[in-house]
Amino acid sequence: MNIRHNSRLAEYRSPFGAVVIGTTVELSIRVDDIDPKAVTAKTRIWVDGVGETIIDMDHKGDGCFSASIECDKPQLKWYSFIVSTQDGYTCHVGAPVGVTGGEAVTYDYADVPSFQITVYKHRATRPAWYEKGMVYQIFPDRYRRDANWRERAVKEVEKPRKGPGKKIVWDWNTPPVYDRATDNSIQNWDFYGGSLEGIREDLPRLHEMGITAIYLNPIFKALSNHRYDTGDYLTIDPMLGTEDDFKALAKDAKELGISLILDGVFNHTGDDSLYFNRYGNYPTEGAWQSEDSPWRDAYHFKEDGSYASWWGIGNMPALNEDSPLVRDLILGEDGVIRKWIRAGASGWRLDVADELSDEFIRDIKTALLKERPDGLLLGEVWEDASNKISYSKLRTYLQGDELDSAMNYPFRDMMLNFLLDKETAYQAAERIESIRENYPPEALMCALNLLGSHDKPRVASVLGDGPDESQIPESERGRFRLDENSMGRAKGRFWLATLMQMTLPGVPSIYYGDEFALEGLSDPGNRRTLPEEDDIHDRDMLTMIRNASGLRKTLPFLIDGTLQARALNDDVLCFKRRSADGQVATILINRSLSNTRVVRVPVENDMAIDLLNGNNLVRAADGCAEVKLWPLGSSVIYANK
Ligand code: ARE
Repeated sequence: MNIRHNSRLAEYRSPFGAVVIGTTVELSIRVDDIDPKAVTAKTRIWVDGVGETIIDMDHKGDGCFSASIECDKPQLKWYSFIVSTQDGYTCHVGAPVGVTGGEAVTYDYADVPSFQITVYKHRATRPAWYEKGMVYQIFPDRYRRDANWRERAVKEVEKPRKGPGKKIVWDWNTPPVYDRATDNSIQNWDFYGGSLEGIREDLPRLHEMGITAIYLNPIFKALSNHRYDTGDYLTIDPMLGTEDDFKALAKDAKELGISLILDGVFNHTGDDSLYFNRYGNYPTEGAWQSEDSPWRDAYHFKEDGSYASWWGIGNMPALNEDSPLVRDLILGEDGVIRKWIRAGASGWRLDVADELSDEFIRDIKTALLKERPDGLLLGEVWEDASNKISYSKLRTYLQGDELDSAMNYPFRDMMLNFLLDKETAYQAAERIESIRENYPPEALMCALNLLGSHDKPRVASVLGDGPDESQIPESERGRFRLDENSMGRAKGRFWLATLMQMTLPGVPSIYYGDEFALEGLSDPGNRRTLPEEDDIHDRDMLTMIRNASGLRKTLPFLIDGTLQARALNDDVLCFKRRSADGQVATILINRSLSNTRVVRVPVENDMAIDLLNGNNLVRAADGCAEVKLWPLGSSVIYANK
């Protein structure tokens, strides 16, 4: 007996992928090599990982059995099939191990992997300012100084303060110091003095690059240079500037069509904060200072006086989401979310979203939408955000009332594993298809497709096969540079990476400095200063970004068109984007460093043209055209049906 189902093909499952509430999904299997009358088939359904129901499937003729699933609530539904024969044989049909969709596998045991159906609620007012644009991520201390930086920095550093001290790095070009051993690692207290005004002055350059939104790493008052240890959520860090500077930045940015996305760090604060006040640097009675502090309940203290903190890092005490003070501070009318939206921000990136409760994320969304119905809530989730297992619990963030989408680290993993030969094009296609299937289309469109971030080694270094950094002494790490050959390879691959980033669904995000081939290992090496104009010698990647992002302007359906990905062989990835009116772009990527590949791809029109190389393609009788891809070669074939 041969049983077939493929969750991605209309003949087996319709409609495709994630569905909006109120949809009925039709599921089918095909059973061959046996008299269908001798077979009974059932669908086994789970909801959100619990509550099994089993429904009978109807035989529609020709060995095709089907069942309908009503999807009336925002939740995850999971299904597999049970097929039994009259002579007592039973088998189970589910998803391939390790994935949640695709071509079914027949198992001889019951506990098989299920297929996923994401059921979501449609969002009425979309964050349209975000989803059609291009994001630029800035780590504020390292971006650009302004004329008054020195005065502000000196004042800040010389403030009498207990606990770790801030230090100024006077020379902008000095590489960051590595020292990762303790909570009080020096690398966290080195300040270069980049500021909001510095960013404001650079807006024309970003505008010219096509940037429409800036994602700023934290900007509120904090002790460390990364500012994930918030000291006061309602005040801009004095080294970065003032609230007026923020408003001026937001206003000028808006005039250039650039929106601001802020980093919301609500899982924890700093220990040196208005709320915890370990060192007594703030005028409040903080949670650490006194058991009677109104903020005591804002944290998780144990009987012995110890407290919970983020990943055991003592200077980041974890906040108690249920504390009324915390809720008011973050969600209230004059709280963090709403205040900074009123001051000019358009959305929030939620730090460690996977460590916040569903209820809290929902409340954050509600507060945001009250202030700005088209506001964006983007989460930091490193995996498929539709089905993450977090602390043994199945979490799903994309059903409409939580995150609009997530930082698309799965995209980055797919891209790197493929380009660096760690996975084949088949695996890359599977990863793309799996996200396409699991994410609601609107979440897919809002995914932040990043090549780099402040938490990962610089993409140039990685694409140039950067070293195993544990082998490099900390004192040398900040100075790491690729040799010329490796940089050449990095650039070849960077083009392919950027092309994928600009032609797959999602909002492209550029980590500051990647456009100038900035290098760096993991943090703080990835947080080097952006070179000043005269020190920029390499603009090749900027040219690549311009060329690839130009395609999104020429072919707007690269933003909202449908997607389908597949591999043509181990080295060549192919994906198609289609517009509603029949335009098709076929993107081909050859990741091989040495093999030229000649492939045949279906094209939709006799007049197909390769937009990258300017060639007209000849469509043969079988509907395919032949395309030659040099090592690290690519094509974007355009056809209009
Ligand atoms: C720094 C050094 C550490 C040092 C520490 C203490 O990097 O080596 O031990 O200081 O001296 C911020 C700063 C960091 C800082 C950290 C602690 O940016 O520089 O560390 O605070 O002070 C996981 C989380 C994810 C998190 C990453 C970093 O899930 O949420 O780890 N990212 C956010 C921010 C960070 C920020 C924090 C959280 C804390 O973006 O910048 O750190 O607010 C897998 C998993 C992921 C995991 C990832 C990396 O793929 O799936 O869940 O992310 O690996 O570990």
